[in-house]
Amino acid sequence: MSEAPLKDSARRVQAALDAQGLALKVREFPASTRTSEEAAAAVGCAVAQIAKSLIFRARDSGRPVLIIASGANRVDEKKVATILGEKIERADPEFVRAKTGYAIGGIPPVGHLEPPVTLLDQDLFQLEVIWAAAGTPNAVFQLTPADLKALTGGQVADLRKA
Ligand code: 5CA
Repeated sequence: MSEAPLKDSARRVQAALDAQGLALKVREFPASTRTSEEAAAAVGCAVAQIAKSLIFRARDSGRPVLIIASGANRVDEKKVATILGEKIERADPEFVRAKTGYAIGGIPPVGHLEPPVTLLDQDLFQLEVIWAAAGTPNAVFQLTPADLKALTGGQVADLRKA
């Protein structure tokens, strides 16, 4: 089966994956993968297997914070603040675009314009395979939690809101 070329944003994610030497492949779906629920439905996996990339702004330093959480979890911003030593706030779409180079709904865990401080939800590490966004609201790639750690260098922590 021949495959159509990837959209430019998805191609940049594929290039970032290739540059790290991991054999991970971006896939585009006809259906939306904009939300964790839609991505899980398109891929045919559990929502918990979607590694959602959320961008926050550190309140004092202004640095971008990337939190990669299980699609089934909400992020406890207080736990994040304790780890980082400063409070965080939800980033607006313009901040997200400026720091990552991607639009909300397709934020990938890698290949951002400005390297973010990165935290990884420990719940993802109980799973064998997970899926992450790949630059567009229709593109994702499958990886293992070990791949995620290798790609991002993020700190693994308890981030889940009870
Ligand atoms: N492609 C899917 C599956 S990986 C995806 O990107 N899901 S997501 O959950 O990581 O991205 C959607 C997230 O974007 C939401 O959970 C929400 O945190 C964030 N978001 C949605 N709208 C806004 C907004 N207006 N401002 C800031 N963040 C937003």
